[in-house]
Amino acid sequence: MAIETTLILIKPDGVQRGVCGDIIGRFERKGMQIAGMKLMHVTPELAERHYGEHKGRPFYDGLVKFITASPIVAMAIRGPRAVSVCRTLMGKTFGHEAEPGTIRGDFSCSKGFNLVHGSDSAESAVRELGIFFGDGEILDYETCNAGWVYNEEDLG
Ligand code: IDP
Ligand code: MG
Repeated sequence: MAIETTLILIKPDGVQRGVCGDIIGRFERKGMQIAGMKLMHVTPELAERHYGEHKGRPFYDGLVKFITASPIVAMAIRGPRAVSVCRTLMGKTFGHEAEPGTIRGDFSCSKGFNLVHGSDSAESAVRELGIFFGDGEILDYETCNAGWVYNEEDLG
């Protein structure tokens, strides 16, 4: 298992509710590294590229309206098993079903307003990072994490 980089979005409800710091802190405390981060608006075109797999489902129009309504924070989060580690931190899709201790479990009681998006596979991560980040916007840099948060065994 090599180091992975995954796409995490703080959705408009997280920015509006002023809990970006709390959410970002969850990933940092877990030992994940912030490799890219920006506050941005999602255009309808970008929303369609990102959520295209859900087109035609009953919640799709509401989802696009929600994600385009107010700025989001887009992050490239890096670490060992980052895709699954971040999904676990987020909790189940619906806030009312998500376990306490997870981001959605602690901050959301809603189906749609569930604060965060996280790529669901390594392949999705590559595709989704390409939608939200351009050349040079995801950085490579050293942190102390490599020595004190995980070791060779965790990368094996
Ligand atoms: P995920 O975000 O946990 O991967 P997906 O099934 O990929 O969940 O759904 C994408 C997003 O669409 C969810 O995070 C949620 O915001 C929204 N969504 C999914 N199902 C429903 C629903 O039944 N009602 C309202 N919104 C939904
Ligand atoms: Mg999904």
